[in-house]
Amino acid sequence: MATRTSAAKRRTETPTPRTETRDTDALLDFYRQMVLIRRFEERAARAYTQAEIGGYCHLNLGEEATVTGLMSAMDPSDYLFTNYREHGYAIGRNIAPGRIMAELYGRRDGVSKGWGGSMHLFDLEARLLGGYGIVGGQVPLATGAALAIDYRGGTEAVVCVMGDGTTNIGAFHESLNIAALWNLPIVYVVVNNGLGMGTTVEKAAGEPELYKRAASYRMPSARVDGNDPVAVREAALAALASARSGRPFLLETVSERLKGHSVVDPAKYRTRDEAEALKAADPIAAFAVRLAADGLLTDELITEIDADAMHVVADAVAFAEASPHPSVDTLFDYTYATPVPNDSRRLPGEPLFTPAPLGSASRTSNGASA
Ligand SMILES: Cc1ncc(C[n+]2csc(CCOP(=O)(O)OP(=O)(O)O)c2C)c(N)n1
Ligand SMILES: [Mg+2]
Repeated sequence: MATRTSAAKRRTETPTPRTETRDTDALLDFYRQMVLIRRFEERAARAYTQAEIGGYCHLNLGEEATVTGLMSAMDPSDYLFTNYREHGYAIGRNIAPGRIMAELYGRRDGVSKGWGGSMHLFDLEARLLGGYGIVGGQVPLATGAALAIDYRGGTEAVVCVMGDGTTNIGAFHESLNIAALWNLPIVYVVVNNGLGMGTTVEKAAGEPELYKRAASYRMPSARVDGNDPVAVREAALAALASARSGRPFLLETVSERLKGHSVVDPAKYRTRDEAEALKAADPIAAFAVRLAADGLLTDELITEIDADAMHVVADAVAFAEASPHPSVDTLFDYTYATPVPNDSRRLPGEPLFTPAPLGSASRTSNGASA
């Protein structure tokens, strides 16, 4: 089994001080949001195993505090780019859960009109600019968006979320270098969940304290406990303030991925002890204990919040199920690439080439017309 620094240890190495907020409503809202993301993801996993959702499906289970803290710190006018593990972020950007679930189901009322699926949620109005399946693909794009803001003299910032594994991609370093040189308004957020598929951070990164990578570009950076939504929010607010003032920032959040890489991954690379230890890394349970100790959360309220979340998710599924599949003839309507020579752009069911008449002398061995 690969060596692994436990999340608890990784968090105690976190230099960010803990801060308390007295705003009861805000704390309860954090809890509600985290529970909603958890229930949404669990329901998505069930729908996937029932073959209602196709393609790939990656969940934010274990990252609810990180997602909630980060999204609460962004202004509505800020732009967000993420990787493929993004359902929770879409919820955090206040996109209706029904439209998110409909996208997972590949339906017409989905945020990307049913053509994107789980990995490609996109909503211009909510300023969620994707949803990217290529590891690191979003990082140069987000940097370009920050350049556009800077060029136009805007006051918005860009938040670019990625996983720990993404910090080993060349485009990550190229982007940080350019952002630092050009003082772009961007916060790079590394969600360190300890694993890139089945490979631990310690096995993949020469410097496993990932926030330190920013030093190569003289970029300010910090590491924060990703299981604490309040700490994440405050670290993100400071990072955004830095970005807006022309100093891009690298923020590392440390949490755990509670399940496999995607819904179909049984995570066999974890020992039984490691899997058992994950229960202690559940950010929702930990936050509930904390709020209860502060007298903000009772058992009744926990039950009520959970029931509300289940209700929202059930409605989201009903909305998705009622939405029609997109019409096949819209398949190429939203593709970005310009037409490529010899690309037939055929629709499903259409032949690759127009078949030549039988017995034609010009017929080649693979059946194509010469
Ligand atoms: C360029 C590229 N290489 C490899 C893959 C296959 N792949 C998909 S997810 C993943 C791991 C990424 O890990 P991390 O950045 O930590 O994100 P996490 O899944 O933990 O959120 C890999 C290698 C890919 N999608 N794109
Ligand atoms: Mg990871």
